[in-house]
Amino acid sequence: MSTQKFNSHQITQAMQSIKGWALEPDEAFMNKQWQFDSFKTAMEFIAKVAEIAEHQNHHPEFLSVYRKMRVRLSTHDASGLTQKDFDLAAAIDGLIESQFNHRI
Ligand code: H2B
Repeated sequence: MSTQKFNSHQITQAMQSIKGWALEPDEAFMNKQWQFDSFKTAMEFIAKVAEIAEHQNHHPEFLSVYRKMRVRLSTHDASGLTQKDFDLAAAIDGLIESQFNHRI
């Protein structure tokens, strides 16, 4: 099942398929931060990620500070990282690449 919690080895492997995501010390969350052109753009980013999240039935945490946005991913039902987090991370990276100007 895709909601099975990854062990350290699986996390290390899966982290290689995505770029710029930081594994938090407890290995239960990963996060990434972007800086957008404006606050409005950052809010548009949230709205688009929300659509993806609803579609995947997997919901990130957002930390918004003016133009900066940090997203944290974890699977609460599994108390750790699962394939769902890596799928969502890849989808968010795809959204960023195709629709947003930003710098990390
Ligand atoms: N999102 C995240 N990030 N973790 C979960 O465990 C989770 C979720 N569970 N979205 C889903 C919804 C669950 O509550 C429903 C019932 O499928």
